[in-house]
Amino acid sequence: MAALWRAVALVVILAVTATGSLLVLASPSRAEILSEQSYLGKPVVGLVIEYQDYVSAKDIYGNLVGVEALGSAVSTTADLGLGMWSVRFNKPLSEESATDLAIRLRKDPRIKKIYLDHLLTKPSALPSPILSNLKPSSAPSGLKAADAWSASSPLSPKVRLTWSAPSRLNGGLLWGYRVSQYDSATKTWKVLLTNSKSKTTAATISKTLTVAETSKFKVAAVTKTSSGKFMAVSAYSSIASIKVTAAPRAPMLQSSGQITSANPIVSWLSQTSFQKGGLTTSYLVTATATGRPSLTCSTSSNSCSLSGLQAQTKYTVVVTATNAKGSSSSNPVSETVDPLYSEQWYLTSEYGINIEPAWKITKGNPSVVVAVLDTGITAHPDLDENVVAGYDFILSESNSRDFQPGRDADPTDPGDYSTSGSEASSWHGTHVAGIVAASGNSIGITGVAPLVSISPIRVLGVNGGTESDIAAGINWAIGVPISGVPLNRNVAKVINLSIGSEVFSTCGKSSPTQVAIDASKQRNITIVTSAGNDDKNARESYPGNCSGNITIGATGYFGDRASYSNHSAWDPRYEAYFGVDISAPGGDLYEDEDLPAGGGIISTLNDGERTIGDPTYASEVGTSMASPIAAGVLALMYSIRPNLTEDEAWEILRTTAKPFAPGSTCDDLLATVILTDGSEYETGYCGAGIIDAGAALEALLSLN
Ligand SMILES: [Ca+2]
Ligand SMILES: [Ca+2]
Ligand SMILES: [Ca+2]
Repeated sequence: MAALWRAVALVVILAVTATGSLLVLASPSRAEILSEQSYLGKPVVGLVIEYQDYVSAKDIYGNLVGVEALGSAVSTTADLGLGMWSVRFNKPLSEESATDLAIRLRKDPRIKKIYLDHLLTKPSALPSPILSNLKPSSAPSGLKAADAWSASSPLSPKVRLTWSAPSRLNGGLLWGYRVSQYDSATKTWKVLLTNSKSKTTAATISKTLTVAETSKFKVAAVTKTSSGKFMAVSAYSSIASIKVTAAPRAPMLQSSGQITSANPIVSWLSQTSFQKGGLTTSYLVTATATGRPSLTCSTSSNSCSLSGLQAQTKYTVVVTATNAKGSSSSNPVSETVDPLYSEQWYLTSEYGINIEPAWKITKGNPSVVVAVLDTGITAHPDLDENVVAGYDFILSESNSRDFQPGRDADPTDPGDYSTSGSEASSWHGTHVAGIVAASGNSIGITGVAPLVSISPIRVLGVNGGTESDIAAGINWAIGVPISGVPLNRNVAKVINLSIGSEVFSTCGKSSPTQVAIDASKQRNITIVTSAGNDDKNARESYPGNCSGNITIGATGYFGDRASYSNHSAWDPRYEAYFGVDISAPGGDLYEDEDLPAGGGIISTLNDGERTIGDPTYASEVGTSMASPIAAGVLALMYSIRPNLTEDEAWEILRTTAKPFAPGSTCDDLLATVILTDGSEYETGYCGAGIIDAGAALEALLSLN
């Protein structure tokens, strides 16, 4: 029951915060207008509207109900899921002007709540091409799609498109090509590449292909005037289609991977045609035991029987699926150590997370998806095979810088460098993703859960992120239907939010983020959040201060709070510290110590200063690095116990945490609180302790 404590304590705290800072304008018959006091003076980018339960949000013309009252102030509207709708203004407004608009809407009896939507940081405009009446060229012709699959990344289907240049340019200069793909889920064409900015009449497509399904493409030509001031897009070419195939996915054993002579039948989950790579697939079971010859059986079904097993012997079994394009095995193929493993102190050192006993139990299951809500992702040989489809939820084009209008299916991080200052691109999402699930593949590093899947969901752009984009991203990750966006086929078990904002300092109970987190918890999906890097009270940092998520503080190499990490604050009502739930290594920089990775957290990165360069590795520090370590451990837990409830997962994580360094601040300020049901709960300045993956997985195994 102690797990309740996290929720109860946070709810109490938020209620107190709410009376102090939540701005609520309400009267019995009118919609509530909600904002947070701490946003006063910050630009408002739009409104989030919730309708009365009996009202359909769209009218017969497809327009959002009641929004016409806002006149020309609105540029775009979008579904956030869970009955919430985003209405964006043409330009950010002051809190006062936005409230005036909200008051206009408030008179509409169909509307229940209106929430003012903010941007994390100040927006700045980016130049974008201007459309003119330049006459478009003729359409490209002769489009062909050919299989470009390569044995070097056997699970990834690839298609090479080729076509011929337009025959008439009609006064423009050829600038590049636009490539679109048919999306069978929404029955619409989606632009994959707005402008190739190249005269090359070919393109390679990989990310948006679904194995065992037919993909359709069409191409248009983009021309510009000689000054480059105006552009035009031609009609599309004829359609080319192709059914893509790849090597099979790893089969999932139904047993623990160990058998004896008493149970010689080995079975695994029947694979879908997607998992079979779209091709005829056969399976080979290999059973090995120390000092014995290995035994095998093969089948095209999903079980086979081994003969010749010795009594009193445990055999480790691996099932390998093979089709014409390659093989994948059920367990880690090898125990080889990745070359940078020795730099990953956070996995194995005294105050690391004790990963090796956990990996003896599981390195993760590919069906467990960790959604990383961040700046997007870049291609990386240590990540690519574990990345499944994500989405880009950044509505604002100036914030997105991806030249893919509005929300789109490509979460590639184009770089978040600032055009005004000297700030380089962070590639933050790529670093976070590698901590969770970099492959155990003999190159680079190994992620905490090297066999789970990452779904990159892009919510942070050039200028930061809006609360409504973050809420929409969470809702999509947990499988909530959102109009205009295909339903997520890779519903997350764990969501990582390595986000901390000084601008957002509260998370009210009706805020879009809190509504999304509540829905996640109901579905037993765990949300982990970074506590923030401001060396202050973690309850002042959004979204860590929402309720029902697990807030992760950062520790350094020596097992104490990292100098920058936000921390718990004293709560006199309970005589204990609350705010940070638990800690994980986030690294700290020690000038005089010769530590692995300089005492930081090494992970995947890109070396581009501004735009995408080459894949690389780098050491970084922050609660942004601690949070994905927690996400990885939770993903390992869900890999062997997919039906674990969210509360049970937290309870295991908390009760198996390892102690902080003796005599450290984190250790000194621990206190035991007795709950109303008599159970005890120990927590403190840095939460319950440092996450211990080995202890958590062993505790899980001992459950039924
Ligand atoms: Ca976009
Ligand atoms: Ca995009
Ligand atoms: Ca690796």
